[in-house]
Amino acid sequence: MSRLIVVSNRVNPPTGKGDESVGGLAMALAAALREYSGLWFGWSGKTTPEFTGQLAMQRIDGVTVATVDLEEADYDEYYNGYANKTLWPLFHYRADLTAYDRAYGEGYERVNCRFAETLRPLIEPDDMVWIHDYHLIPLARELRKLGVENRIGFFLHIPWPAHQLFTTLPGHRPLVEALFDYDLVGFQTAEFQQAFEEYVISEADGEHVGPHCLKAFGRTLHVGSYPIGMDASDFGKMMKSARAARMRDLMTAATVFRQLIVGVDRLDYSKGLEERFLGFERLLIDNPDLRREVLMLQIAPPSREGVEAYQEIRARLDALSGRINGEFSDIDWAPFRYVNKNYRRDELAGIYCASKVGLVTPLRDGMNLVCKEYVAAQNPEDPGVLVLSRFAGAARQMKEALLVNPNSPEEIAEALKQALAMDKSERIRRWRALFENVQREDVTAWRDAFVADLAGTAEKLKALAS
Ligand code: GDG
Repeated sequence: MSRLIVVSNRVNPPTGKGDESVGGLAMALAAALREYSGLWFGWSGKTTPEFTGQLAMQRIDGVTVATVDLEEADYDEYYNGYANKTLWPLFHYRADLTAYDRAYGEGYERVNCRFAETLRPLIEPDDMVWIHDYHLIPLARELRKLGVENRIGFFLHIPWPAHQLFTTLPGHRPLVEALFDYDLVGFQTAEFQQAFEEYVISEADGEHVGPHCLKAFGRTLHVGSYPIGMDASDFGKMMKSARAARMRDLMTAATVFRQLIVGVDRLDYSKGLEERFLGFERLLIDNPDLRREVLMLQIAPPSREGVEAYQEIRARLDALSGRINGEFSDIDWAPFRYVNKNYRRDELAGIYCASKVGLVTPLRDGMNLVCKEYVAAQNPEDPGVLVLSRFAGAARQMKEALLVNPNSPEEIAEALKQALAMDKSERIRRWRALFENVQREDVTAWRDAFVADLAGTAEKLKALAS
């Protein structure tokens, strides 16, 4: 079996003790690597005044981890700049928040070069290299320049935007051309894959030369969709932990005679938090009888605090949550708890379990793992209801959730009302179908499908040529 090298912007593997506070990507990658004698390469999260290219090697929970520090200017121009002020907002349909700055583009290219040069000596002839996410699109091109001929795959964790929107990006064509240095490019959903294919065909004179196989820029590329899943077996173990039980009991006791609605998201404008708060407010305005019956808990640990748009959304959410509580609280009761703090994963599992509704309403999301974790945490005999945005990639799989347009506070309020009133038999019927999907299409299935396709790309090319 070939060794697997995983590359992502940040390398922060969970310690295996349940106390991690890492994002969806890191959880998924750690689970994917554990079974391979794999190597994980990326940024340490630290900066130095000058780039040194010094590698730090460690072994963490069965995974070899190789990290490199970045220079302070890299952090501003590549990470906060091109990745999080240009590509992230644009790919999440926020052209209004997208910054175009030459220094950002240069920083992005520079860091991808530096990553390639630092990684190159670690690559052995039979290794497969799997590169992750929008920070590192040009990395295969830089590795090829250094003579790397190994199979290299790329997976995009966020949406691929519609053709018209994508072409608003200055330098859109070289970015797509760089993707043709991979052997396989994977997307979360068929919809994102189609949007990419449409661009290649109409903007780059590309053509299909076989199933899931595109030719453009004089090269051939395999594409596919691979919906990411959660680590269902690990989560199942966590559900049985004392901490999960303690948190479930605590929340159950805190909501006697009341129904708990819960949301858990990184504090990001793509997650639809403002509209969600307005949806909850609308529920309280339209249904005075429910006011003493419900409690909404929103956990939103801050992220990307160096980017202005994140500071602005945080200030708006502070004001909105204050307004809702000011308007509807009584001396012995408040409807809304808004918490900017990280909780352990096992504690989150307990909170999900104690709640009647999981409210997951991103305006755009590549997949969304929170909705899957919510389902996995439910009591099969008395499960809660999932209210899910139709614009999360997960909506393709989670059809038994109550699907809503996250831009509409009215629709969110209606769905909440329906969820709170839903009888047990319907809740069980919906939950069973959702749980079956979460277990079947888990992170292992995702990894295996992608790695098998990457391993098979050479054979597919041979078959096409004959
Ligand atoms: C990107 C894509 C795609 C959240 N708060 C806490 C906490 N979390 C954990 C959740 C979940 C993860 O973070 C968030 O994952 P998502 O998938 O919802 O969102 P992104 O971070 O934006 O992830 C996304 C994903 O990559 C994977 O491909 O699904 O579309 O945007 O696991 O539980 N974890 C802890 N404390 C918190 O307070 N411990």
